Amino acid sequence: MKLSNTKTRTMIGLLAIAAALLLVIAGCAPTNDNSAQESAAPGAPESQESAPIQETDKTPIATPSTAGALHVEGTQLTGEHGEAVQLRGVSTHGLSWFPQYVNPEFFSELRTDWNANVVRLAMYTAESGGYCTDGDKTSLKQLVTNGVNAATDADLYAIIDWHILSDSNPLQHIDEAKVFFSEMSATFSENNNVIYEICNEPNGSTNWADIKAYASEIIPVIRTNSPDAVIVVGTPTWSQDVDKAAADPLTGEIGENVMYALHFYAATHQQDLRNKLSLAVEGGLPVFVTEFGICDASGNGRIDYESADQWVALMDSLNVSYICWNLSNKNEASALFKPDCNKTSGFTEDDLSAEGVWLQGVLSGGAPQSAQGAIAGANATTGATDSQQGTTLSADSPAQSVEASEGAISFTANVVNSWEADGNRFYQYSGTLTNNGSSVNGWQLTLSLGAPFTLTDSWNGRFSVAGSDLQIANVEYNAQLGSGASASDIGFIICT
Ligand code: IDC
Repeated sequence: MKLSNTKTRTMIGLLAIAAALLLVIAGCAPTNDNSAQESAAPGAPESQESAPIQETDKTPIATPSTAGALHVEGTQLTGEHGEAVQLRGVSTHGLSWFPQYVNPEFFSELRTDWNANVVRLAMYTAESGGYCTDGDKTSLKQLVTNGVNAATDADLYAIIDWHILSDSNPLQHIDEAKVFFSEMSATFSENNNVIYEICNEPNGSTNWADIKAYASEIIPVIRTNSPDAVIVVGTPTWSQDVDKAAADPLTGEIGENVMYALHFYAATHQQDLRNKLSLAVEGGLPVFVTEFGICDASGNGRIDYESADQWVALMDSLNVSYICWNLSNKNEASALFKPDCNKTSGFTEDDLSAEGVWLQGVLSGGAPQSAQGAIAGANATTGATDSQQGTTLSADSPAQSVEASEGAISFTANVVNSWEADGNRFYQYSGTLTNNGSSVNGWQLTLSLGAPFTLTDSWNGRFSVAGSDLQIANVEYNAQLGSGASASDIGFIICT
């Protein structure tokens, strides 16, 4: 490893001061009471493993065992004792694409550690392996059934989502939908925790009249077996046009216990759509945000924390329920797990993508947080563990630019963001790795930051901390680098 950063070397002189400070300051101080207790607890883990995700807000939330069967009163989802209920949780990706996350251990952790009270089971109807195209109907129904059963055992509400997308008009597969919902509502007629979402995102030329026609046929099918279940109806334009539904909602018996879906992706959908949500709810429409992401509408791209926080603040203020897309380790911004994380339960903060870290902060905190606060908060327990090992503290700022090389591989990273949270200073680095030699399949190098620090987040690499060094190795998708090729957006956040 070659270090061409002289500024960081000067920081070594500060180590003595840092060591003294270590006795009195708990590193990147935990941001909540729980983690504060953890950092002080005897026998805290000595390893550099990221801490398990811990529920931090102990305010009781509504679950099937406390709120029972839900119903809709006015615009509000309501528990069996008449109390207002807000559901917050996660959606699977396509069940047939990522079935591994439907397992009892993980669903139980969603309830107890993530502080979620709902999981949405997304079953694509037309995309590859879709229920109405080339998918195996029996095994897809089994996946949905397993998901509902795991949710029931975990004391979570479950949404069965008929995930239309490329089949833009729900009328297209209405016959299959009738059979599916008839079977599902019969299977779960005794459950108090199942919600039916009958068409994910109508789009294209599908208008509200088409959706009403579809809903008017599907809702009675469900009601035959599960007369009191809450049913969510999608709205035109990928479930954005709640104004159309508000102007002409379902009426009579069919309109009872019905909610209308609004979906958003925070980097694409901004104030205009937030206004639509407010107006619809203020106008009396019960709205459920059954899917959202904090990146752009492709499910990938830039994360817009500011917009995401505004959405959360608005939904919380209206007591609107919301569900985040998606449970997968796919290499896309809306996946909640990092691409190199192959776990299916027992996740730690290190396993979470940026959206995952943000969501965990929102769910555990109970209140909207700024992006930076969320990052710091979600990683608080990691910081606590690391600080016990002494890998922490420098009063000085780390270098704006750091470089390292190993053989023909070179890496340069710059600070792209820094902020203060709970008395600690956080620095976000983003770097590019270049292969100046012949093709390689796998790489690693060591970056010296000159003084101990705490690693609070990282992406597009495997990272480990050794004293004041940060070791970075490839992940599967950036292992192979041809001659002259580079891998970008290898990033990490440290706290001093
Ligand atoms: C996306 C997935 C992506 C998958 C694609 C299939 O994230 O991995 O390849 O579907 O077409 C929606 C949809 C949801 C989309 C998501 C992101 O409900 O299925 O998932 N999105 O594009 N509506 C708006 C965004």
